[in-house]
Amino acid sequence: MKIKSITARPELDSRGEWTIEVRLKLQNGLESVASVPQGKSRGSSEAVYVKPNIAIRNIEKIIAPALKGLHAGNQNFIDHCLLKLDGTKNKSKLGANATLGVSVAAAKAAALSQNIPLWKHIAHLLEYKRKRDDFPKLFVNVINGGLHTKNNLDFQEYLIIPKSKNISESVKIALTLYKKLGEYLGQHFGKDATGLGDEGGFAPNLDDNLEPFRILTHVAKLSHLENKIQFGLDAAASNIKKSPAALSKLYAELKIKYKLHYLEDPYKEKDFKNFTKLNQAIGKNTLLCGDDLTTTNVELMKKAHAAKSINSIIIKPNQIGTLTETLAAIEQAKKWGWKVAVSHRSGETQDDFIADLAYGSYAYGLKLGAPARGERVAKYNRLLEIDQEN
Ligand code: 2PG
Ligand code: MG
Repeated sequence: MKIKSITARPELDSRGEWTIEVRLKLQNGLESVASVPQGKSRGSSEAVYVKPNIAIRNIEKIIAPALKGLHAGNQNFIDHCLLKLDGTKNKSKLGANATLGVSVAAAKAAALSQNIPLWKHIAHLLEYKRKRDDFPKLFVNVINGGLHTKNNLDFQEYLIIPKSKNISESVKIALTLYKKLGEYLGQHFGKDATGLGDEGGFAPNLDDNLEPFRILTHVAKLSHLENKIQFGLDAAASNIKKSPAALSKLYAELKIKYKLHYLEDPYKEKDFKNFTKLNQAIGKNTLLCGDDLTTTNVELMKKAHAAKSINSIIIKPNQIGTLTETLAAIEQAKKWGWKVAVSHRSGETQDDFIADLAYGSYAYGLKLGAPARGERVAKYNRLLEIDQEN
């Protein structure tokens, strides 16, 4: 299982932006491939991405010679070598895209060598012994706004969360609602309303920021799914001009009228104070989640924990740049009793790694976009495949 070579090449993501694909070959003849996603509404504390050509050069000229001969199964050691080679606090020397691609490729190669599914290798890295008998909940982004479209909705992601731990049932619920929503938007708001945003959800222009939930409630009833789904919202409020007071008013309405189950980034990324206030007010039965607030970074998570700002967290491997640090963030969140949602990025590739990560780390949820468009569907399909492997 020793590393023989690591190479990388440019690849396009789902927005038509350049990203990288890493190929790692082992001395035993096996090889793995990992692609790196890219966010658009990024937190300012995320690890640094370097340009694809620089990431490729760093991988081939700096990382590959240093990692050659190492055991791919020793994830901890590999990731610590990456941290040492980089030597900065935020991966600004090598690039978090370069380090993550290599880190994930090593995990994939290790799973292949042991002839076990990737999720199982991840569970082993976390020393989980218990067999998982449920699936992460799906956080399905069916209406897109904010930076992910050019429509007039300020909020970035209107999510439905099927209330099922069975993956086929969850996918069917998501699909039924998504299709019915498309029909409904087309009939009542015209064809223009059925265009898609970056994550495959519809991107209509609507009267106000809460109208999507009025529509979703109605469509859920039409589909007889009103008792089978919960609602969630990623406000991505760092990109919204409204005041915290105006936002709070909207959240109060959402909570009462639509029993919001999940609320991500309700205020700007450094506004721990308003997060804390809201957590006190609604945190008992709503998941108040940090994304840009915490950026999969244990130091920021500690700050949020001390301030009691959140009770759940988004985990994005590319916000931090190695698998080991990602797993450490997951473990830390769980120790505090936070619910963990693993997440895709708005610029994705066909790589389905996050499905294995969510399942193998026993995450509460997986945020994966709408059940349409190849780069989103890849993750749904991988979950369905994991169900068969189990
Ligand atoms: C988010 C993400 C993913 P982006 O804000 O949660 O849905 O968006 O990848 O653009 O940061
Ligand atoms: Mg977010």
